[in-house]
Amino acid sequence: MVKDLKKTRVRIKKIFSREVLDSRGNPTVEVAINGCHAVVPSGASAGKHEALELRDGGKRFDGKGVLRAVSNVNTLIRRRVLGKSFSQDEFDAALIKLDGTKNKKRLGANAMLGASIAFSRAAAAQSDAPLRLFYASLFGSSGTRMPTPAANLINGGAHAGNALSIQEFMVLPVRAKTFEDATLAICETRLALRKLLFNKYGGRALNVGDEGGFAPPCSQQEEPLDLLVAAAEESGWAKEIALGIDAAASQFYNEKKKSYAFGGETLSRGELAAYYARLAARYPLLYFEDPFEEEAFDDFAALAGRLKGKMIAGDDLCVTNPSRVALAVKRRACNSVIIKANQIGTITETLAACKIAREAGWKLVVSHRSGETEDAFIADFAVGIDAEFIKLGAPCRGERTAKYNQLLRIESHLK
Ligand code: 2PG
Ligand code: MG
Repeated sequence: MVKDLKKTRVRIKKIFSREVLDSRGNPTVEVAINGCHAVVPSGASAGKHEALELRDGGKRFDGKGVLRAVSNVNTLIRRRVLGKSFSQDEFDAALIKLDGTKNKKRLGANAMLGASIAFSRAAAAQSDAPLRLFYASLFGSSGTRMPTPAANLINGGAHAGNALSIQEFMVLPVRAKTFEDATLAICETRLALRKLLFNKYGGRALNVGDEGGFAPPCSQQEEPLDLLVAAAEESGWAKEIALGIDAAASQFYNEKKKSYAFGGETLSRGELAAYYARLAARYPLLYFEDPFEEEAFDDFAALAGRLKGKMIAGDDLCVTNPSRVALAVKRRACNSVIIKANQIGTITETLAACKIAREAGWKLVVSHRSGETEDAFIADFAVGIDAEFIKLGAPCRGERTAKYNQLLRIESHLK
């Protein structure tokens, strides 16, 4: 059924960018190509090796304006591409060449990614094909496999104002048969969690963090895991659900002291590894993301060796950069990788990173950012490349439910 969409060439008749808002109320870049739109997300716990997100600085929007990135699309990129025809890889190559820097600091990765995704949508629309099949064609995948959602139900770290060092406490309905069932498992577990939190702490525990998960005032670092286990049991989904964490450990790493400031204590890398091993023995944890800081390839590798059968995922470690992913593969640092297109800035490079990880037998975890928008690109992308997992936050707040809803739509089309 898939025509060879890969060869689709799009003539750029119109390209326009404007400044719009993300879920934190910060400005972000929107790009439209031939009437097809894309809006770029933004991270809070961004890795230092990510491509540069161009912000204006100064007083306006507290320095977070993106008018320079927008203007780069409307002038430099526009001049280069208007009236010409491209395939996706030619288009991205033109952007990369025009930028000419290592970390995309001239055009801005936000400007480039907006253009790159808008191009994909224009290409799919021109062939009258769903976006996921356009990506399937670029990647050589089926584009028909639903990913398992990793739902961040309790927020800590840089995404919440509580005392939790670990940034994300997730449920992964790995044994649910369909995405619809997985969504039901997540929603019912969340409702059970809501009751548990209310009974324990009252209404103040029902405030949500950046990714729509609750941000309760827990004082014990493991308390969220106990709460998730209890909620899964309460809702009747415990058998289908595994747990996961994103420590985002660069956020609590002290570079000078080479130690981790974790929950009021100072832990060495060895102590932190032992802590994860204790958690793995005590809870139904499957997934460990960024357990150590973003240069700690050896510590990642040692943990992957120690926690057999668990997923060890690199996010800030790999930053969706093909050469960082290749390095992580070489050093056997992980067995799973986080994929966030805005960490690298173009679709072509994102696919290259996915390819390296897939060839190494790693699991692909396509991910949202903590600052999101109603753009559900990651849903189409994840199905397009047959990703095993997708990180999409809690099913709460429109920018998160946009992804659940698009995946529900895709699954019903597939049926
Ligand atoms: C992460 C992400 C998304 P942020 O660390 O994995 O959950 O957070 O977008 O703030 O980097
Ligand atoms: Mg992460």
